[in-house]
Amino acid sequence: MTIHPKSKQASTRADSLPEDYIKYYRENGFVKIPGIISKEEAARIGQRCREISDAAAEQKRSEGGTRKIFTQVVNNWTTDPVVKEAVLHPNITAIAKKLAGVALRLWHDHILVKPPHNHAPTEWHQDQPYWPHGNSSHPISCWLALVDVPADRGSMSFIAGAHHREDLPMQNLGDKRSLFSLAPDLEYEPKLTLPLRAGDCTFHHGRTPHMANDNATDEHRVALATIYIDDGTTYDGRHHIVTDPLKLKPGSRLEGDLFPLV
Ligand SMILES: O=C(O)CCC(=O)C(=O)O
Repeated sequence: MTIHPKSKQASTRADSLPEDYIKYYRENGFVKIPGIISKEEAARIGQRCREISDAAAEQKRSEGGTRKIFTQVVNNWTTDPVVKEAVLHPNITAIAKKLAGVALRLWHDHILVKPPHNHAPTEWHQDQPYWPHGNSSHPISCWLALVDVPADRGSMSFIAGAHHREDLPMQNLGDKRSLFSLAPDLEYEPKLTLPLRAGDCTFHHGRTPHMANDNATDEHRVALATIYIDDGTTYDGRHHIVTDPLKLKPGSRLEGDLFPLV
């Protein structure tokens, strides 16, 4: 693993994105971008994401269910203007395209909130096997911190250089041994934990194995993850919450209003 680029700047703009960030992302499959949005934007978007997440958690509780790892609410950009602002934020989408190096469409967003002292890490997994996609070589997720996320509040860790692994079946993000029982060699690869300030993000490739710590602090961990996919990605016919209502034919391209070019 090459040394992660270090910025002296508190904010990062797409038009002056240093080349070493792009090189690092392509070599390792992830990179941290300091200050991709402002602290003020993070506070405003974070408050809205908390409201949406709290309402979803309350609804789940009233139905007798709980989610220990995180409360997850999918595709908020279609219903909420504040989340939409973040998902289509020009600085975020421009940096995503520079890192991926191809034209991208939106796949979906999800708000991911870990409550205080949840005692449940998000275990090692790749994202791509969860998605019903064909023809997808450069999927990229932006994991945006909307509060400060030190290591003990549920920050993300990544395995360097493993984004070329296309051979693995779906891994269980609730099972500590799932990834390593399928790919024992990855247990011995270097891993990097990236704590973030509110307004920072990490980008990771859809096949980069990653995990997030449990939240051992008294504050909620509030993150908004948005996934962008290659223009030309097709639907492979498998079950997924985003595509199920659309009744797409296997082989059809993901395009149109729900999957806009960014
Ligand atoms: O936020 C988390 O706990 C995990 C996030 C994750 O796995 C992702 O964004 O792909």
